[in-house]
Amino acid sequence: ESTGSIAGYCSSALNSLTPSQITFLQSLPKAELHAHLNGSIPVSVLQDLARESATIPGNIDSEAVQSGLEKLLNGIELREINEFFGLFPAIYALTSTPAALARATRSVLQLFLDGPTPECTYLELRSTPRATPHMTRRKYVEVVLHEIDRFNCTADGNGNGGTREKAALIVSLDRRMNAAVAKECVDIAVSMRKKGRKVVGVDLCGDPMEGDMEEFADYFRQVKDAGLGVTLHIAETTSNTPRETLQLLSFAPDRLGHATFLDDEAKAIVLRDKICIEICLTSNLLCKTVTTLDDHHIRYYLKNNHPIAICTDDPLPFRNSLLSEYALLLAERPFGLGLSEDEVRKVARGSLMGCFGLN
Ligand code: 6MZ
Repeated sequence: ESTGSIAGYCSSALNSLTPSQITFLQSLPKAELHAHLNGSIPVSVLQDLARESATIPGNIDSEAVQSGLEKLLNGIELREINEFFGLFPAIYALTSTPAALARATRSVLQLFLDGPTPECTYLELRSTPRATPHMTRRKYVEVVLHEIDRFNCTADGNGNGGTREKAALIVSLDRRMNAAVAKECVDIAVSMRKKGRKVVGVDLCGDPMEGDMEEFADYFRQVKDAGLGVTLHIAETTSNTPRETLQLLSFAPDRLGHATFLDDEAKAIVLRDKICIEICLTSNLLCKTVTTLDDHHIRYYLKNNHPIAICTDDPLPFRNSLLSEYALLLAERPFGLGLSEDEVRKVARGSLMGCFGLN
């Protein structure tokens, strides 16, 4: 019964490694390409934000927000993936002002890129522009980009030196967005890109059971025309139909998130076009879309020598890290997939080749 537990997957793989194996994983150059900003806020920062928000009357006193926060602080246990999306209103209540959003963004950049053994060498962080009583969607993107710029400008952490290409933004569209909002988000992404800001791509995410993907075709055409990368959450659950999957593939994505339930026709397209798959092992196991590591579709892509990028998805609810995800590759069975160091090095290199921003 330990299979669904938070502590389970990620920590036992990491704990089974020798110190030299851990050093090996830490020293590998690698990119994190699939991390949602509001799903990556460190727990301690969330607690600070909750304390600060409590001083704003009416801000976080709703029962839904309180129970969501409690779950996030204690560690979630999901019965199925749709329970997952109910966690976000609680986080959103805490990142609704420009100052709180800036603080959250800064902490996520630090989480992935700072410290003596950074999680990754390059980060494409994604976030859904959200209009709140305190900011417009454009302001939301400005705030996040401002923090990314500040981070990239601090070459040695003391403000000395020039800029470094460490982090960039992917603007997420949510499957639940109506046409006007989706258009607004695409316009923001494209106009930021034209101004030379660090927006490198557009994503499609959100509850996989929601939305009509037909509506998004025009927007992604616009995104591609502007030279931005396209990544799509695709076939994350069994309720995503083969028809929808083919429709999403017709948007000519550069990368795909999850791609858990592709049928043979879709797989053939993905292999033919060598579309990089963003693999989120712990996320899939905890959301129960995949039962065991042995059953995970990563094995299919490894066998076919197909480009993949190992990613965390949402370290806040999942309590994972990029290191613990790589540990799942290197650890011997039953803790991990038992790949060799050479195989893991190749996977890490693939993540850098899959970047929108560096190539
Ligand atoms: C689909 C996901 C997701 O954008 O507010 N999100 N969408 N599948 C997943 N797999 C588990 N994990 C997160 O970050 C939070 C948003 O990212 C999407 C959801 O729409 C969530 O509301 P941002 O920074």
